[in-house]
Amino acid sequence: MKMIPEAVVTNIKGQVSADNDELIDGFHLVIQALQLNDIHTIYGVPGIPITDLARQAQAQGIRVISFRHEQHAGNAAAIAGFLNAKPGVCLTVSAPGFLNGLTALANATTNCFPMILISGSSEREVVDLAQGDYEEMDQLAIAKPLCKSAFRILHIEDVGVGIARALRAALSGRPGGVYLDLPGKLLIQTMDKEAARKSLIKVVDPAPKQIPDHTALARAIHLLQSAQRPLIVLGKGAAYARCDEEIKRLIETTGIPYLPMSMAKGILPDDHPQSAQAARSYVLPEADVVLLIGARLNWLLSHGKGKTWGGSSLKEWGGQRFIQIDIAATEMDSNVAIEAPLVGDIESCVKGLLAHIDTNWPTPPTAWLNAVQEKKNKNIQKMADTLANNPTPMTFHSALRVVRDIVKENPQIILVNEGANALDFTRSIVNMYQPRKRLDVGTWGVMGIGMGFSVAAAIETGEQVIAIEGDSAFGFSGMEVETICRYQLPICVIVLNNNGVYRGTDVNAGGGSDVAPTVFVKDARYEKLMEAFGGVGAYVKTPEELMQAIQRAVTSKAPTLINAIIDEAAGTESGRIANLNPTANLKT
Ligand code: ADP
Ligand code: TPW
Repeated sequence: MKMIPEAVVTNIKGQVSADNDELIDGFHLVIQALQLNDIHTIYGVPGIPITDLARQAQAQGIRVISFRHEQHAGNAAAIAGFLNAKPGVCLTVSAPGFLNGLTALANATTNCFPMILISGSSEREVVDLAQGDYEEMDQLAIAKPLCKSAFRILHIEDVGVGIARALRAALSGRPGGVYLDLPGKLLIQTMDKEAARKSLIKVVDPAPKQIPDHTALARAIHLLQSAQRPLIVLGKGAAYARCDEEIKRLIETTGIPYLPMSMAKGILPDDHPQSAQAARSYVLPEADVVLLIGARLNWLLSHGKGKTWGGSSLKEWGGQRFIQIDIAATEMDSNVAIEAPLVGDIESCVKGLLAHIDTNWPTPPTAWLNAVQEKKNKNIQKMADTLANNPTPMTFHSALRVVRDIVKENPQIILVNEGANALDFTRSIVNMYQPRKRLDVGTWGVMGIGMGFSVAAAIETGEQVIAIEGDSAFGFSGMEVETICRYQLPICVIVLNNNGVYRGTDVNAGGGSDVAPTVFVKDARYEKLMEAFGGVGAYVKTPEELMQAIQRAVTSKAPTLINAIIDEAAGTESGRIANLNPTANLKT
């Protein structure tokens, strides 16, 4: 290892290059290691000490998408990981940039999205003696508890191994976030080019299949066969696993009703006759055997117990028997007993089940199927009645009816969604018809994913993106509309504007002159933000105007922000999760 000579460092103003005949520097070697492993896009924010890494990456043919804030670059990398089943990469500066990226890294880990956060850092010697470097921080130690694995590369000879370890850690087993620490001094080290080439590793089979055990498969089949009221729950792990055909075959051959979690919508089209979405609150407590495929029994499924599952008290379990397919063995029994754990990758597990299931598999009892259908019909009719209304001002329902129709006509559209009411209503009103087209707040219900997810969805797929945003939710990443305009992305942001968090009608309980903590500026003109950067803005008050504005956006593919004015009294506190509010719990 050598330190790069001064003359080489400064050959172009601010641009490092030791890519001469004999030597290669850390900048170029990191880029080569990424390219060797098919990383062709980096999301990030430049600054010391990684500006030149971004510049050189671009010079070497990597697409570098520069954001206005690291959290959104990190969210973009995370969702790119979900969309491609390959780690998305986010690049940040040290300390504050690193910390800004950390929320996205932790969120990726929580959601099982593969991503790598690469941050530049100060030198170990200075950090360890706390000597007060520019943006000094012990980043590795801070990242460790928030992600799946964290690594630091100190020597240029280890770049190949470091990148390989980061990729494997992100992808193998349960996917997640990985932190990779690159001290500034590493990037300017040099080594012999040929030796460097040989030191790189092309990762072979980074997400190896995990074949389920025969006994486990037989146990699962036995339990499924015994069911009188079976139910299949599909989670985002099932969407991530990309075995859509096998999952469809399992569902259609067994005839079992299924319930998709929000990001699993579209693995089978939401209008599939076996979808039990519209009968959710009926099938969960009534099912006797539940097959979970890539879905955790966390809060989103009421931990598998309590009222949702038919238990008479919050502590009681409704009596369902569970089969769970998951790549993480430790997920089993996390909330309730899993009688038939099926540990392995979803594709292998579903194929394993299918090997036992042929066309002679008995369809579930008619009484069960009829009961589910009856509930569905009733709820679908109820929703249709609500959606048929045309109130003034517009409501979530009348606005989302328009989005529902647009997505039905254009099923390839990717829908990004955040907010509270804006989230819950979109999930239940807008059907999805293709897998991995709905991207949302995920396991944490985190606000701020909107623009980062939208940018990556457009960049990675080239498809039209529609982001349905609560006005509060949009504010978390709103400045990235400049990024959307800069890269001219086919993104149509729809802000469902009800003047506040949940709604705009709360009053200051103390009677003072400040507005309530949930209330924003009335009649804010969000569309002007998009116009400020050359995109298209629209201000709409009726479903007809909304329809026209979306159609214009979809036809032109121009960056568009539609400010859709919603009745400010329309939302409810916390949307559908009001029961999680401590005060709401006190009342019950
Ligand atoms: P949802 O929020 O949609 O219910 P979760 O994020 O709770 O979904 O669950 C996803 C689960 O899928 C995680 O437990 C994860 O370990 C699992 N998973 C992800 N990819 C795979 C895969 N390829 N094979 C098996 N399990 C997977
Ligand atoms: C990082 C808490 C949950 S939902 C929400 C907040 C602030 C916004 C709801 O208002 P919005 O939607 O977007 O206008 P709508 O349709 O109900 O009017 N900080 C983070 N994550 C979360 N979840 C919150 C705060 C929250």
